[in-house]
Amino acid sequence: MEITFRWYGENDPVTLENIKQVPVLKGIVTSFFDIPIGDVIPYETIIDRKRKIEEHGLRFSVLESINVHEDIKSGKPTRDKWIANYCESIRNMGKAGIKILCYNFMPVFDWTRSDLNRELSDGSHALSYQAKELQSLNIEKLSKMDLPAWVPYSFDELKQWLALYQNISEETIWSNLAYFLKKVIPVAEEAGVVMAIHPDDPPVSVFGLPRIIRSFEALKRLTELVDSKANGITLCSGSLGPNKNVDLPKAIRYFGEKGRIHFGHVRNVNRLPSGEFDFHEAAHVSSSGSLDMYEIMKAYADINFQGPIRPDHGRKIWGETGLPGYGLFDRSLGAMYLAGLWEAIIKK
Ligand code: DNO
Repeated sequence: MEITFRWYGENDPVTLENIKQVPVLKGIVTSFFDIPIGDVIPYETIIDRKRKIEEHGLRFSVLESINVHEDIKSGKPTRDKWIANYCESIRNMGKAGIKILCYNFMPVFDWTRSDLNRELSDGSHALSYQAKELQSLNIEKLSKMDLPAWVPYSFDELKQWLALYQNISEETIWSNLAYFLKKVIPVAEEAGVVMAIHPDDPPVSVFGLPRIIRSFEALKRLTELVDSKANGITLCSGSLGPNKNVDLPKAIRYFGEKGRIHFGHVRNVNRLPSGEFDFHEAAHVSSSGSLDMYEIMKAYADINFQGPIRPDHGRKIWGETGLPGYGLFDRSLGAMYLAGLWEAIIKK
């Protein structure tokens, strides 16, 4: 297992110098969100980033992510052009030696929260999701929320996309995902790249949008759309965690034994009684939330997982400001905790 850390590039308030000082971190997970969605990510751009990371003694482990154009997800006739660009980006990353691509197929919004500043009992602040609270947010407010990785749609674009998806069923999204994968997986195979879909976060429809990757069964169906190792998963404990029907250690063993987990996001959530999928994010340790992090890491050890994992969102602690969920301090605590669990498990 390689413990990695997400870094948003030059504009990230967290620097590579900071990351390098967390002893267990060896790999970097990064992206190119300044390139407009749908455009090809040039080879030179990837190589430049790789060089910069390596200058700090770290490794460019995962590209998370290349956002999928809305025309592809919604199945517009123009999708082929965007898929061709996507394939070109995959070829470029393969050529640059970057082997893992994390992506998602969530319409319009990537991960979604209703509160970015929920105060916890210890005075720290965390992100949270409560269905009722989200309903009370109007689209204008939401368009300003701007979580890291969101496509920066304008208010008008958001309104248009939301309207368009009202007539698109979950089954249509499944067939659009199959269409996409049938084109990109052969290219990924040839480029030596594996694709790793990120589950929908939270694992429930938001604003009536058709979201499909939110359960064990959905992940199984995904892996069956194209029977290739290159068609894999980012197993995100925090995204699936609010769905209490997902047995995370079982899912890790099931998909791990099939060689389909290429990347792990390992974080804890605290399920809330206010609604079926409501939760607030928690510190990584088991005692802070609803998930048994030891069992999760044990499952990774049982499948002899050699790939990258990363601590995921952190709380805001010690007065830190910065990108929601992506500060330095709490994620570093998370990384150290996961490394400790791992060392203890594999030395047994
Ligand atoms: C949120 C992240 C997601 C993830 C994308 C992958 O913190 O886990 O934004 O990167 O869904 O495409």
